[in-house]
Amino acid sequence: MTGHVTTKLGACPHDCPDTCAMIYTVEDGVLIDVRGNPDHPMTRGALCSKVRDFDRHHYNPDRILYPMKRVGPKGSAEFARISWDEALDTIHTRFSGIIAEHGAEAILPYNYLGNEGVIQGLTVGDAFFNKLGATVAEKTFCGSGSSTAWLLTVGPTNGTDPLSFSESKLIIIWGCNSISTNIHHWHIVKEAQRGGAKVVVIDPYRSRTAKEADWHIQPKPGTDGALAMAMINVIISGNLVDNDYVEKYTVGFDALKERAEAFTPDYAASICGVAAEDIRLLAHEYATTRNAALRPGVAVERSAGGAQALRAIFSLPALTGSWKDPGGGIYQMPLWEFPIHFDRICRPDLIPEGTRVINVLKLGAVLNGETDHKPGIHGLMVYNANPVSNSTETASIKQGLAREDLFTVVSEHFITDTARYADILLPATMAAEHDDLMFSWGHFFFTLNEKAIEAPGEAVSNAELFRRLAQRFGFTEPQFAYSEIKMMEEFIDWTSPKLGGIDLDYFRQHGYYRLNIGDAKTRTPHAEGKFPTPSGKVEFYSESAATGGDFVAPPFRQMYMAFQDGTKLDPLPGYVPARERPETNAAQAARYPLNIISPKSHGFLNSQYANEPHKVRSQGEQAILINGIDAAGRGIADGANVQVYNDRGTFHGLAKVTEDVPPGVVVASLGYWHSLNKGGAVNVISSSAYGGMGHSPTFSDNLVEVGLMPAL
Ligand SMILES: Nc1nc2c(c(=O)[nH]1)N[C@H]1C(S)=C(S)[C@@H](COP(=O)(O)OP(=O)(O)OC[C@H]3O[C@@H](n4cnc5c(=O)[nH]c(N)nc54)[C@H](O)[C@@H]3O)O[C@H]1N2
Ligand SMILES: Nc1nc2c(c(=O)[nH]1)N[C@H]1C(S)=C(S)[C@@H](COP(=O)(O)OP(=O)(O)OC[C@H]3O[C@@H](n4cnc5c(=O)[nH]c(N)nc54)[C@H](O)[C@@H]3O)O[C@H]1N2
Ligand SMILES: [Mo]
Repeated sequence: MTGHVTTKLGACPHDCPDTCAMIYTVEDGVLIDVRGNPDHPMTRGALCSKVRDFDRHHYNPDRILYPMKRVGPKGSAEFARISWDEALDTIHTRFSGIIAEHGAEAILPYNYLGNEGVIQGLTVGDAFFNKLGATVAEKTFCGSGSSTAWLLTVGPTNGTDPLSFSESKLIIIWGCNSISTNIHHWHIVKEAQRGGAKVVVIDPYRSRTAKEADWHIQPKPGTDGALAMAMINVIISGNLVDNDYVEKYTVGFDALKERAEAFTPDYAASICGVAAEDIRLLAHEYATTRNAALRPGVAVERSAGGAQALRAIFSLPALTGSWKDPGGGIYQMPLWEFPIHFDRICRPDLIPEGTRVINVLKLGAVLNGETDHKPGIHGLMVYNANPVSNSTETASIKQGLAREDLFTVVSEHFITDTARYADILLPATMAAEHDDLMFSWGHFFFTLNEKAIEAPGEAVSNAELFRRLAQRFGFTEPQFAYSEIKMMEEFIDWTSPKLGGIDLDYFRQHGYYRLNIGDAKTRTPHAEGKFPTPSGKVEFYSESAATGGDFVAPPFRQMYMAFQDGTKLDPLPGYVPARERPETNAAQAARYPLNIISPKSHGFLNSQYANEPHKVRSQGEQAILINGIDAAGRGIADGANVQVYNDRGTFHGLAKVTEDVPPGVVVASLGYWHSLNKGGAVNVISSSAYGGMGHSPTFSDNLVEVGLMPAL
């Protein structure tokens, strides 16, 4: 006998450019199936391997279902069930005590994009913590370097539509592993490839995507700036410039030309390890093929020169006039035009004047008191985030989290490596259990996620968590009592022409809406300039950079608490050497000669799913990819247990000896849980140093050594 079956429209909650439209099927209150919405032009009915069994994920027996308090030592993961009342009372009492003794700035919210929703995501607790007067957390894990480069060069524009890649004739995917991280763009790339487009992938590692490319170019990690500057050199010196476009729609061409003069292909080749002949050919093909598209990934920013490299890359289509062509230009991070009132959500106006800002990439140092900031941090609340897996110098984070005098609250689905250290652990809902609205940083569709099933146990949505907290703290601003639906009504700019007059009912019927910004395939937003920069043109030379002027546009300012502090920047793009490369840091390289890169795992979403045995089985155990030459020199055979280490820490994995990585480079993908991987994972070795701009991270700018595990 079959029960009562209904369907609801869903949206994938993950921090991923694809933001899939989904359909939840519910039978007698049980989620029995989750599939991709076949009508959605990006999702096209197909979900990735991570969420293909999303229903099963919701019923994982390891989920946190009730509030709990710590009953064992910090880090032991020993908890006992308590009531919501006791949990809220404890948080209120402890936070109030910290505020009385040290001031509200002794409390730090630590949140990121475990959930990406407009309602339940990154900004869900900001109004609460701003009202509390807590330290403001600057969150620059992802996209801040590339966005700084983007804003300086072309301004807050959506750029090229991912759907228009069907029209492209040359596609350069630069530091992006689309098949794993942007799979719903890949079918469009394949369509173009079948239509004759050449697909080039620029990546130090032969990734899944590089293997599918027509041409794989392998620069050394963190040397993209030299490669891109050499492309500029070839385009200018070879008279391949679209002079009309440059004259009408750019500023600073002469200065760029002068800067690029030094970057002959031979010189760049000596830096990035790509043959001069290949650099010439790449530049030539790019400049002479109409409808040539660039798809830079987030990964390019992850070294000292990452953002400067991206400014050079972002300059390319203006030199060749490729912005004029459908399927030309650049597909970067099209989130600038989603009409969301982040000021209403985050309430920056509630931040007491002079409140300090701490960048959460420095969490370990901050928790261990290695900072000038006073007072120290005595209260920490983590939600939508797993810093022990995903942040930097994570051994020091664990040390800080173990502090007896630190009061830590964690809201989570599972007892993650971070949640193990909680004093109070709170149960959070998953996507099918709450309402949300998803913007996207990979396409132009807004997507509704409808609550389809009741939350298990006493799990609450993030929005409900902060409603409860605000009530307990006596906050009376109306928004602290808003329901999820009321938030959607108030926090979206429904009057924006980008929403074409639709309302929530439209979403309830259709699930998603493509922003009203023109036909996907023919759209050429910058065929006639119209760049939202101070000059209205592409800024090869940026006056805002030179003066340290203010160029950080919303929504980034509110979402990430900005990352522009008046520092004067290089007005021009260029090449800045990585901090940790054998060529730039010989002393360090003498001890730690290998550059490690730590891209995303195909089978995990950052650290999510890495606790599910069937997901680990298909992804594989933590692998350390190493070239045969480096392996032989260290006596490492394929499949050997190895340790990877530098002064910051050590973690373990299984050696995979492969030609997919060049000599001198090792690859260990992100996401594995310390508790399930012999006590460590890749970020124990990651430096907390900032990249060049936007306080971006430097996950591709780390030297390590790899050795056989010592015999027990
Ligand atoms: N070495 C290395 N490190 C990296 C990167 C890299 O490439 N290499 N990438 C960086 C990048 S780009 C990013 S974006 C960050 C990602 O860093 P995070 O945003 O921390 O990543 P996730 O693991 O996706 O999510 C964190 C936690 O949020 C929880 N969560 C999910 N939904 C909810 C919810 O609705 N409520 C609550 N309370 N919790 C929820 C999940 O269970 C998960 O444990 O990592 C960065 N770290
Ligand atoms: N399956 C899966 N998909 C995801 C995620 C996930 O965890 N798993 N995370 C999501 C998130 S938060 C993000 S930010 C995106 C990121 O998506 P991507 O930008 O694709 O990020 P990565 O996979 O970290 O890196 C992409 C490629 O860049 C290469 N790379 C590393 N350093 C350099 C460099 O210095 N120069 C060049 N040219 N290449 C370099 C790596 O070898 C890798 O193959 O993916 C999203 N999608
Ligand atoms: Mo990210």
